[in-house]
Amino acid sequence: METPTTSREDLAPNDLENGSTTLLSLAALAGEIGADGLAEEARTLAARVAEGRSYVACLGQFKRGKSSLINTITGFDILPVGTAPVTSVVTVVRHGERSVRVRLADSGWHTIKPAELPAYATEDQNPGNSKGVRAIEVFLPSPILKDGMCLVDTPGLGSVFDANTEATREFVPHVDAAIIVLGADPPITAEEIALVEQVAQQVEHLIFVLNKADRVRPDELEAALAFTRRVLTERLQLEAPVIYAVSTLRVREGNRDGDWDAFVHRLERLAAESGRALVAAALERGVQRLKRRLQDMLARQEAALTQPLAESRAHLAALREASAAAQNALRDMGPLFDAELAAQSRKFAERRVDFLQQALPQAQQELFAAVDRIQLRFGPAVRTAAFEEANRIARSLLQPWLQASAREAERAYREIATRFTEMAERVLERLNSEGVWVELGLADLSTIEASFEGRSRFIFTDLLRISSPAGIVPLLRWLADVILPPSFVRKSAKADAFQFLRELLTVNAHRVENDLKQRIQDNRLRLEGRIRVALKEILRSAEAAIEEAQQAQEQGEAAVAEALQRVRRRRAQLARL
Ligand SMILES: Nc1nc2c(ncn2[C@@H]2O[C@H](COP(=O)(O)OP(=O)(O)OP(=O)(O)O)[C@@H](O)[C@H]2O)c(=O)[nH]1
Ligand SMILES: [Mg+2]
Repeated sequence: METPTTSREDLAPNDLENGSTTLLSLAALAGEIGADGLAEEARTLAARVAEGRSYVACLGQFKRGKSSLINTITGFDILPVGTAPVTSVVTVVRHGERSVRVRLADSGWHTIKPAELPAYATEDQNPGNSKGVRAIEVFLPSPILKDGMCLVDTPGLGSVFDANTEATREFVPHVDAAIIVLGADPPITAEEIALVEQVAQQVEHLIFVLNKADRVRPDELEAALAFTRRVLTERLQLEAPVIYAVSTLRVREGNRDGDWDAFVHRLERLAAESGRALVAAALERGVQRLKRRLQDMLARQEAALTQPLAESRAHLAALREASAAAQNALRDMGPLFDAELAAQSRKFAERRVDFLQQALPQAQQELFAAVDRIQLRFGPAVRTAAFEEANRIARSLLQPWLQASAREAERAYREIATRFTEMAERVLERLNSEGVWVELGLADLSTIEASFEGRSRFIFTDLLRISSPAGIVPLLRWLADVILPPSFVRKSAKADAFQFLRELLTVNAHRVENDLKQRIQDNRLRLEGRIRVALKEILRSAEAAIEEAQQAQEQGEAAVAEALQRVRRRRAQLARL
């Protein structure tokens, strides 16, 4: 992630200005065809590009301390924080005189008092954003924001409030860089991994923070950091990810220990060195996204206008029905998919049982022989050495098997991914096959397979450690080891070390099934979500297209010809942008 960034000087100032103009043209076009949401999105992005504002979003599970982190970075206690899930609306924190404004669905921007922010931004006072707040901007005279970097507070994932997770997911396309706020307990959740995976596909800068470091002992913190690093490396193929361990609580008490200064320095560098590059990337992504959606809408409008009225009506009904059927099929796919997954899990469970049946007797034999060779006389030292042997033997038996398992799991994963992708594609094809002429326009889903594959792969070769009981021998045991005859101690050490070895083998052998299952579930949830969103959008724009075509057709042939000409002119115009 620490790749060199484009510096401000590398980008001609004109690039951003031209981009801004393109966005305004897209906004005008979207406005003309009644796509108000798209028009708004284009205008917002144009303003942000023109002013060189980049969005660095704080993302993570609920209660990680995202809002607290932004308050601490900026030095203003303005974003609501609390012990229950709090943030319910995406909030952009940008440079300016201290003030707050909110944009409501139907009445534009309103300036509000900072003290009124909780009434708009919190789950408590605006549950599931029932007030229909479209945007919140908080202006602060904080030096870190002065180069155009905006810190974006997002609702936490994974709470009982689904609407909050949804709001954050919808914001992802607008993220230019991300601060992933993690914790020690649990260090990272499946949902966070899925989110990081998604964000990593579009942004270069991911900054990982482990917050609330004050809440755990140093050894627990180290364990959480090591675990998180391993997960990020294995599942997301990030190389040596830097994780800043911080405590906003302690910083606020005046104690800037841990990695706080290093973290803030990294943010300052991001703001100073790559602010403009981030904006340029946002512009590029935004233009592509908006163009694609407008193209789809115009294609649907043209198709609707070239059909006879009765056919259009029939098609609209068919589309609604097919879409409902697709939703049902998606739901019905669940059990099929679960069965598939269960079958694979069974295969891997059998593999594990086979391995253990073979490995355990061999392990026992090797261990006992090794303990017999131990030259030490002092009882406790014999015990420690026996446990070390157990570790070594577990490693030597597990490494080759885990390596082979990684390959097998990868193959099984591909198999299930392909099956699932086929099922998903069939669901989508149904929309076409049932006489629905509407262009599917699933540009975003054309790479279903790629999206299912994600970036992760299996690497099991790292041994999952279990703390060895040799290190925490109870006093009585230790005394017994000192006092009892060496042959007796050796026998007891053998039995305990074998117990430990068995546990090491069993726990590690289980990882294969568990990881396979988890990775598949994550990707399935993500893909299903994308299909549902796409279906909703297609249906909405097709309905609008058909409604408009109906109106033109009711007015007569001349009106239809005129409308058709208009649509074609717009398609040509869009192609030139
Ligand atoms: N001990 C400790 N508590 C913290 C720290 N940072 C935040 N908290 C507390 O954790 C709770 C949650 O903090 P928020 O900032 O509201 O968390 P959030 O991630 O924004 O939560 P949502 O908006 O619900 O997603 C609050 O009670 C904070 O006071 C920290 O470093 N140490
Ligand atoms: Mg919050």
